[in-house]
Amino acid sequence: MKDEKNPGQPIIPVGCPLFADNKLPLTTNVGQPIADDQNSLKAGQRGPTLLEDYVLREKIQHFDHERIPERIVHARGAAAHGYFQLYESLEELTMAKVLTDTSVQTPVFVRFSTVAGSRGSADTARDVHGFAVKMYTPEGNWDIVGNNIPVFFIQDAIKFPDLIHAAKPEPDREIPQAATAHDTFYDFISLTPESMHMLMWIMSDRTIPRSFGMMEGFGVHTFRLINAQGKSTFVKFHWKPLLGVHSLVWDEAQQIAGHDADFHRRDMWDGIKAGSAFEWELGIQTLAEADEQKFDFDILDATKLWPEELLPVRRVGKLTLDRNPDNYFAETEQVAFNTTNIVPGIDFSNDPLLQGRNFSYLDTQLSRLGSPNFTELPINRPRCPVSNNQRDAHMRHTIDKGRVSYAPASLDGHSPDEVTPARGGFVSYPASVDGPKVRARSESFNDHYGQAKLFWNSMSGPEKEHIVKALQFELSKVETRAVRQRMLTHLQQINGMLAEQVAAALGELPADQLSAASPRGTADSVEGAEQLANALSETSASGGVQQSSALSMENQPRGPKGRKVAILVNADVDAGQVSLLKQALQKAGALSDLVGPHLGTLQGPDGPLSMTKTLANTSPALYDAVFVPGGAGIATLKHKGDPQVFLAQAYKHGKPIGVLDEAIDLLTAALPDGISGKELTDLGITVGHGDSQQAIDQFVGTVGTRYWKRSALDQ
Ligand code: HDE
Repeated sequence: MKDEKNPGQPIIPVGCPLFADNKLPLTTNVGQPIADDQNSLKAGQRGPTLLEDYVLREKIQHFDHERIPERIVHARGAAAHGYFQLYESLEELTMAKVLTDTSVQTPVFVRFSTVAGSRGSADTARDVHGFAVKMYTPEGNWDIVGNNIPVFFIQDAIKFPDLIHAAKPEPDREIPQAATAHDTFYDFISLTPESMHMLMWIMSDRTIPRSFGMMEGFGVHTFRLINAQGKSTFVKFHWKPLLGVHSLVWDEAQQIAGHDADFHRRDMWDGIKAGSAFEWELGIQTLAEADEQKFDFDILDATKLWPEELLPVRRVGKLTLDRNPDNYFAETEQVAFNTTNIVPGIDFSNDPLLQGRNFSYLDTQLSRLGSPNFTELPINRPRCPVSNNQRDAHMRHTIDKGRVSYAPASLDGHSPDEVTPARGGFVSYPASVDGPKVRARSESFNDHYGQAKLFWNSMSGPEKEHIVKALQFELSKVETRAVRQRMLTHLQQINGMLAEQVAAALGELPADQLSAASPRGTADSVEGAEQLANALSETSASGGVQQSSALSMENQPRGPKGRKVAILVNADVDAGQVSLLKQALQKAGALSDLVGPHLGTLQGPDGPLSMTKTLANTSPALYDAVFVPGGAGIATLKHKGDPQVFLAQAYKHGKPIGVLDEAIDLLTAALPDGISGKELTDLGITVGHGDSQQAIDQFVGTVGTRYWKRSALDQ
């Protein structure tokens, strides 16, 4: 018997001796109360265990079958519950209730993931991140199964198994885990020029996000919106994070993988638990049917984005994630997304990648979850009624009643019955289809470098440096020289300076590899040579857009909200300053940890302050900023070694640092030589002497920013 108000919780029968003290009894799976869960049934205290012990057998047997196959891709993930609310009705574009009724809060479940790694791999592996949204609408579930990158590696679904086989660990040695930096991946990529645009994105810091809440989401494909008059408009879906799009740096991401493999899921879990919802706005780019062929890129090609300068993103609603799952397996692991979960008012385009996905998702759930009844699992069940004549199969939950399991059927008064379109029945958009049967791609899919250039041209100086370093890192791990060289010839097509810098790290002589037309320039920085390169190269397949500000993370809103600060302390710290800082951070929506030489409690002016982390069990890589308050004996931390490393690492990764009074010594010891006092503010370093409140406010204002000006950083 279940409590209706708390589904999942059994009602405790009043007066039943089994339920004394309002506590649940331990039982077998069929409800038999268990008296001893510590010892198996034996023939004598030291004798053999009896086959009769059904309690032991049931428990071990259930355990033996606990695992299900992990997802073939996107195996590692974390999810949260929440809701979606529309700002304004889109009825001119679509009849979908979820996009026309502003009064409804549609329940949602969102799962974020990496692609290549196994379920137990590290969160901060460089990878595309999945952003899969399930909306439980009154007209059935609508899933936007997207990524945090707006384009994809391949144009046609038939190449997907090859792409994934190349990216996954190499099959003979099962190496490397959760990494694309190996021969098979670049062998495939170097032979697949259509992936060059996506390559630019995955080598950018977008693939090492700071937080799930600081990632954009993209539906990637072109879909259709259909209004009540049957008019179709092409659409791309976007999720724009209210915290802005922000990333880690590679050195930091690698360190985090060791210090806290659960970094992203912990960040979301802790954030939501602390009451800070994760929020995005739903954006749409729309294109009239008549304009389908208007651009020099094909809107059916998933390796191309629609520049926002041509087709602006209209923000139409808000997604809020504010509740952690109760059970990882039941919800996050068993949730089953499917691109064919759409509702009346939304439909597909002919994108050949989307068409293939429309087969794959149901198919994969059948093998992963083991039965077509996976839609009855609580996390997958629509919140609107389900009624049809499908029956039986493994693990059927529904107890279907009556004699009728077919249609038409007069015996049950024709219920359930078909729904006319006028009453909301789904009909596919009657797009005209005509053509010979061919295995071919449209010529309009042929440009593979134009939008790769657009992406490169749109990056800021530091972003370009990071792409160069990422390619240097990845390709230097490729053992086959011919593959490395093939990659350089592709990079040359995108940008000469990029190719040259990557070639240098691979020990390839630029003259060997780069064509005479290479726009070298004389500048020694990526940015300087860039202007020359840009002047020489026209960007195609981008509707004439040469640079798009929407593509650079530099232009994103930033601030302390959702960030985490390490406050280094010891028993001699000025606890008053610690309290002031904690309050200021809390007010700004940031979390903080007191990191001490050991665990324990400090006596603060408003009560005890807990040191929840130690210098040994945490790392500066896990924080967005570091602060050291003053205090008579705080400088003695200097002699412990670790605090200096803490500050030096934070400095190296461009993170804000703040120190007060007696802690200034500690900072001086940690910073590289030759930094003058005047430079400090520009470098994101706050030094307070006397007026601690003012310094604290200044420091909090810097949290959420990275200071790339710190020269000679090795990120
Ligand atoms: Fe997926 N993808 N995919 N994919 N995908 C899966 O479905 C597939 C693609 C994406 O959190 C699988 O349930 C094919 C693009 C996400 O549970 C599988 C093709 C995009 C998730 C599958 C693609 C995605 C998946 C594996 C090329 C961004 C995780 C487990 C034709 C728009 C969903 C599963 C979750 C998962 C197939 C390409 C996003 C095998 C065949 C493009 C976010 O069905």
